[in-house]
Amino acid sequence: MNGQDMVNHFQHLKHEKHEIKTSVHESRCPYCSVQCTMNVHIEKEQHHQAKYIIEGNKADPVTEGRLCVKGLTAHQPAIDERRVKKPLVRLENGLEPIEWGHAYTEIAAKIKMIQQKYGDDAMGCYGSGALTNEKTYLFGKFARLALHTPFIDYNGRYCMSAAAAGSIQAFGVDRGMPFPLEDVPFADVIILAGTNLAECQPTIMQYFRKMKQNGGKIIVIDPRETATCSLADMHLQVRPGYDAALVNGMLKVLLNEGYMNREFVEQRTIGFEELKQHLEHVSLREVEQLTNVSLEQIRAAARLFGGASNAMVLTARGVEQHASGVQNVRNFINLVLLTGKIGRQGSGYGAITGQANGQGGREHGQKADQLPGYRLIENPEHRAHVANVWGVDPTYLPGKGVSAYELFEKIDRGEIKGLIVLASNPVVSSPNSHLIERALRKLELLVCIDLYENETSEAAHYLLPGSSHMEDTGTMTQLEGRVVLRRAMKKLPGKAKMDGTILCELAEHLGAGKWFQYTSNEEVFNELRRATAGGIADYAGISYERLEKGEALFWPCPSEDHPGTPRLFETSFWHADGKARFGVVEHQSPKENREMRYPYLLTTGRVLQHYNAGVLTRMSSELNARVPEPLLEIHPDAASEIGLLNGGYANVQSRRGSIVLKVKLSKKIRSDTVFVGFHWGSEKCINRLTNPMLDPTCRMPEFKACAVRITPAKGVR
Ligand SMILES: Nc1nc2c(c(=O)[nH]1)N[C@H]1C(S)=C(S)[C@@H](COP(=O)(O)OP(=O)(O)OC[C@H]3O[C@@H](n4cnc5c(=O)[nH]c(N)nc54)[C@H](O)[C@@H]3O)O[C@H]1N2
Ligand SMILES: Nc1nc2c(c(=O)[nH]1)N[C@H]1C(S)=C(S)[C@@H](COP(=O)(O)OP(=O)(O)OC[C@H]3O[C@@H](n4cnc5c(=O)[nH]c(N)nc54)[C@H](O)[C@@H]3O)O[C@H]1N2
Ligand code: SF4
Ligand SMILES: [Mo]
Repeated sequence: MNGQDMVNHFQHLKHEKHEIKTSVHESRCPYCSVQCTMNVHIEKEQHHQAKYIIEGNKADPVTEGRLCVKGLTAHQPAIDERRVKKPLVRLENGLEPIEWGHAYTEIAAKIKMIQQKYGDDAMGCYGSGALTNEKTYLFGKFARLALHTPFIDYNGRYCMSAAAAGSIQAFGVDRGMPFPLEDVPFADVIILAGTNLAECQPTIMQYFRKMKQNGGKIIVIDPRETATCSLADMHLQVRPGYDAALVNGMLKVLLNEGYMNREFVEQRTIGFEELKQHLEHVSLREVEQLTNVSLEQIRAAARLFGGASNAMVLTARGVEQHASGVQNVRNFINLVLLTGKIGRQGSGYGAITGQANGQGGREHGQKADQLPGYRLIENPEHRAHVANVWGVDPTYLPGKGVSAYELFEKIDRGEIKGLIVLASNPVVSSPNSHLIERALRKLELLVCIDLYENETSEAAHYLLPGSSHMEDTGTMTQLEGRVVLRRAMKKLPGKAKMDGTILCELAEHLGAGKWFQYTSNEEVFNELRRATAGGIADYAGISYERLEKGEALFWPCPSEDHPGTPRLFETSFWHADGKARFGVVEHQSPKENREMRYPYLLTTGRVLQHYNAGVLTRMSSELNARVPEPLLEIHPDAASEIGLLNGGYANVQSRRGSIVLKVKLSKKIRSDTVFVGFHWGSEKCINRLTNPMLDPTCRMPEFKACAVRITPAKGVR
């Protein structure tokens, strides 16, 4: 697994008396789903620390050299001195260094003891959309073969699961954006619903600007006037949790005013009659009241969308992270199906993936119900295919496990006794995080494989130092469904190991080594290709060699002479009959409505400068200096009612917990809603408040709406 071979070229510069060696390496940003390519310049002067300078890589066909503020500092989490560089074991005084050999022996012994005492199912695994496809694949295989447990899930459950389930129901396949970004400038109208591109995928803003230069119009649906609203011709400032109601209103207008594409609906869809009957009962007045968006705006938005020759709908977590997330997604898909705006350049529905490998992370087997290639673990044919590639009898493969939050509930109930967490910080990122903290402390074995100590490793018995984006070669599948290769460019620090190596060596100690014999990540990938061949996410034709040549390969790509598939649905959807499904979506309110005791709705999300559970970006002094703590964004009207001042502190309380936050007055948010970023832990962890009600289908929690009470925090500075 040693792939530190990505040195593009070396220059030696004579600089007065000192020699400065400069090397330039290509890498990719570890953060979001755009996966911007970057050139990392390393300047090394004798006896001085190496200096890293990052610049965009103009050869990147998606970003053309653009990077956001996080990308420009992306080396910091890889080189920071605070990285864990030795395996650590928890002893009386906290985490202490231990030799790798001893760590493996002890962990393996503990796992065997747990499994002998409580059964194989007493072990669990928790993964991440930050992992390469290779690591995702290995982790899924590790859980099923080395631990022989059904219990594996990952942080993508909190991220893409509603969009994934909605797309599978409607189209028979889930590829976040089923078309390339290149298509964006060809749209006449785009609805951006619950997506804050300007802060979350800043380097793709260019496509939308181009679309506007071409005369296109953008409708933003968001309870806040975000930076993305700088693109908006129309902003529907919906009440959090009422997107489905809003879309019902738009669908009714589209149908009543003749914007339906009858030919498309008849030839390419199923379920229109049910939708039509359902819309007859929708009252536009009621929609107006529920959403707090005016009827004029709803009509105007529907007409703009319906009248366009080409139009797109893009959603992200704002509409998806609800206990009704799947239904919300289905309704947004109804918009493109009813009007036939899908399957051609400039039209379609897409969900914007979030994590670096948000797409690949959900395709290759770390989801509870899934095997590589988007195969299903409960489907006999799918099991047989993967078992064959792995060289096991299909009956040896466990069945399906449970979703992320339910995994922690199982731990809390004492049903799972040992857990391996790879590249995630669930104590900060899970809803109702008190439960997670409590549950993890009940474990007989918690192993974290990470770059840093984090809030989750506070309960770890072992913390094993893994590999960062700069040290590990592997592929990622970015937001368009394009597979990209990222080469290692620096050595691992101290005694850290490749994440994949750790899994393989641990498997060896568990007596499962025969299934984990690889000499490189490329070899893992080649096995992944075989495991996905003939599946939905078919990578069989994608090779390191083709990626290295710069080929733009979007899955499915079933053979080495196949060009890949940038745009799906041109002639057919992926259900057996080739047709897409309408969904009948009854609007639902947030599971917790505002009431006397909890009169405000809290919604949560991101700020530009920080990333997810914050571990990496909190390491960057630049980013931390810009935004050192979470802020309670609140409208001045609400603040004056409560008695809050800008820069003062407020106590924010839900039925599950309370925290104290600094107040930021903003006229850009609805006065019944407050917004807080989720990038901080402990006393600043907003997930201590959020609602763990889960979507009945995809098990997504309700991160984006819970009822809170807000009071001035006395005596806090
Ligand atoms: N800077 C930065 N960029 C990131 C990340 C990061 O942490 N920081 N994380 C990456 C990841 S993992 C992900 S998943 C993506 C997420 O990307 P986004 O989904 O774009 O980000 P969020 O801030 O979670 O939510 C988007 C918007 O939803 C709005 N919203 C809240 N409630 C509702 C609602 O009920 N209805 C509607 N219509 N809108 C609502 C919020 O006001 C917010 O502006 O970003 C990726 N990029
Ligand atoms: N309230 C609220 N909660 C949310 C959300 C929200 O919008 N609101 N969004 C949800 C979403 S969309 C997401 S994706 C999750 C994310 O939630 P998490 O999974 O907790 O987030 P990350 O911050 O990405 O976790 C990264 C951890 O992995 C480590 N790491 C990163 N890369 C690697 C690697 O290559 N190898 C190893 N070994 N370790 C690595 C980092 O050091 C860090 O400790 O949060 C969810 N939680
Ligand atoms: S955070 Fe996303 S947009 Fe910013 S540089 Fe990294 S990959 Fe690109
Ligand atoms: Mo995410």
